[in-house]
Amino acid sequence: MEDIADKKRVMKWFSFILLFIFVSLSSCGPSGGSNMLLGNVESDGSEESSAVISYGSISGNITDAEDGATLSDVSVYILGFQTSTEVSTNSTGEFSISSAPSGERYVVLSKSGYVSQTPSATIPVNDELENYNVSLVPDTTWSQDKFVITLSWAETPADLDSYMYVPETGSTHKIWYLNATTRGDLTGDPYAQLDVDDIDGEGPETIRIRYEGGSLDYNGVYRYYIHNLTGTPSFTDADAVVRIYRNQVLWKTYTACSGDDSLDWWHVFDLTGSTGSIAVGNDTCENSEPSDPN
Ligand SMILES: [Ca+2]
Repeated sequence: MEDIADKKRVMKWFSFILLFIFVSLSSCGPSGGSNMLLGNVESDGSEESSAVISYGSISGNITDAEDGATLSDVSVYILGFQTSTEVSTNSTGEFSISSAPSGERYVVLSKSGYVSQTPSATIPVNDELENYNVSLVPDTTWSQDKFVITLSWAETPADLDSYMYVPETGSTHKIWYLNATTRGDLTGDPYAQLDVDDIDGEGPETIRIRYEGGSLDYNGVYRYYIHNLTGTPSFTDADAVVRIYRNQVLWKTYTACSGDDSLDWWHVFDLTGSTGSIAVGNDTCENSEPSDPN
């Protein structure tokens, strides 16, 4: 009798554990943040069953964040679906995955000599996510660069321009494309620099901020904003994306401004120099140039 009672107890616990596992797995929905990653891969590491997902496609262009050069042979695939989706960029940096699982996904981008990235993408059902343009940062530039900000967009408009006010009291406290001085300097004040002024669509335009070796106390605000020089198409229709990398990791992503995005200025974020945190993120579209916060 004792044995039977023990067995019943064991069976009862076993049932309870099975029920717990079932409930835990059921709560891993598609919008479950980090759980989403688990949701794409079965518990044994195999890829998700194709019977339960829909497909769309994704295409874009991969460039060097420093000089804007197109990057060939970049490995691109959807996280959790490497076998069925992996492609390489062609000689002009373009890639296309024609059968990609739809929904909120992560795109793995890697190439020797560059920091690998896994930005997110919303892939539509039976439709194409176009202009998924991303810039990779060479891994040799990271020893001192604390923040790297890239701006990418579609083929049109030809020209978006990135700007940044920096907490520096000298003559160069607005980083912009005008000339070598206004583009800033990484080896001296203001320890921030715009690499390239892209004027033929897609970008990237990259601004880097360096802390180490600086004589500044950085107790001010880095205000980053974008000008839509020709005014059309809007920031949204231009598929404008700003990505911030912090200490080699993709940290923040902003897509177009809130409010009336037909306005020509987009105040993207304020970064507090003393703490390295974002005080204002993905702010509004403006009809005039944002002011200097310092
Ligand atoms: Ca530009």
